[in-house]
Amino acid sequence: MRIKNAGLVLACCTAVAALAASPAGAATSTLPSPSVSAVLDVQKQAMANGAPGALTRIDSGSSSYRIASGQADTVARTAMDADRRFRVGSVSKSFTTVVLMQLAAEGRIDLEAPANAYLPQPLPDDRITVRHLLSHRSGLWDYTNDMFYYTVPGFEEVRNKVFTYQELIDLSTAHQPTNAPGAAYSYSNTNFVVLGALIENVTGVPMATHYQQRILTPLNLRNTTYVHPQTAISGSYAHGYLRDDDTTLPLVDSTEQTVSWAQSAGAVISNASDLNRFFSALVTGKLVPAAQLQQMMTMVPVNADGTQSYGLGLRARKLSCGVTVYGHTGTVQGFYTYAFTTADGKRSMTSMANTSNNGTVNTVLGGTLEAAFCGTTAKATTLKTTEDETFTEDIAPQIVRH
Ligand code: HEL
Repeated sequence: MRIKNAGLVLACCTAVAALAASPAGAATSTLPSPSVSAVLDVQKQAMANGAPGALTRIDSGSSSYRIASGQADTVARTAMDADRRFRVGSVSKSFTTVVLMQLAAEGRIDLEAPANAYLPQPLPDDRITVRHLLSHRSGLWDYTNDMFYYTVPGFEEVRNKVFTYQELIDLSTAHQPTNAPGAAYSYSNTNFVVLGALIENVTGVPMATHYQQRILTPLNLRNTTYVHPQTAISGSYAHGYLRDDDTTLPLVDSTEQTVSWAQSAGAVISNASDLNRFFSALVTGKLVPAAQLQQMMTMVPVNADGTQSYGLGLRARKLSCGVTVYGHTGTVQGFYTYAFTTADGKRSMTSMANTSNNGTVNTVLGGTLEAAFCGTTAKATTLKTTEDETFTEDIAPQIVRH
């Protein structure tokens, strides 16, 4: 791995990029080179729209690009850098899926079986299978729709709370389901909380131990932790800043929280280097056997033009240059994340902006995918500038979150 510091310093941004020769490898060599200047443009726009800072790391063949802008800590006025750790939100769902798929490969869980066969307390509908949970087709209501209806009060209410899985599941099942099992895709954190409960019940082993033994230790991911319900992030990390619904109010430092409201659906802490290594290892078959990987990567479109799709705990995005990348997005108070890799795992990119409840920043940050994999400036980056035009992936249109 070559990492050179090119030390490009702009008014708002510091780019540390490895501008090495073309990376080796068939698929990456057919991709356009990543555009560091396009990444910087995106980061600059994210900051212009309210993010204190942003980071991007691209690992492409033997080259690494580490690009960061703005601040990791607005009080200490510490500069952002691309190595910092952060809360990855729903990128955690891909980690949980790896654990589940390993157990499936070991013959301990059948994806077609009713989830109730494995749960300590049954769900109200026996027809919900493990596969429905992994693909967000169970119809289980997303309890976070209610929990975070009012953004900052909702967050402060749960920031130090410790939930059992069952308490979260009960919040969901107090609502009617969104659809009959299998009938529709409806993204819900509940699915991956149920999967955490299911994995722990079948194995008698906590999720933290599964992540460590099945993923973090084998891949040597030393910046990745699952410390629920501890509230602090250790090591070198970025602070997260949550925007109030009243956007005239100052950002709230939301770094410290239990993330107990998400657990196996969203409580992993990591950094860009580790996430790139994780997704590259995943798609190259280093974490789950080929049969399970093929199922994870079998995608069903979830938007109108088919550019976005969902497999099992895994998203795919088709980009403007024709390449499809695999990974996940994450939103947790104070942090937006995109972590994706090519099908051959030879080019991977993770981007993070340290704010949330700001759809414009999330949409803009998605432009780093185009910059990293297509070498171009994304349409979204240049066009989406107002709140009205933003798209928050998978928050159902009928759900109003204030
Ligand atoms: S939402 C998503 C994203 N996923 C889902 C999960 C995750 N994150 C959450 O459910 C967090 C919800 C509250 C976030 C909060 C904010 O912006 O910090 N917003 C509010 O409180 C709004 N009132 C589908 C976007 C994913 O990309 O998969 O992560």
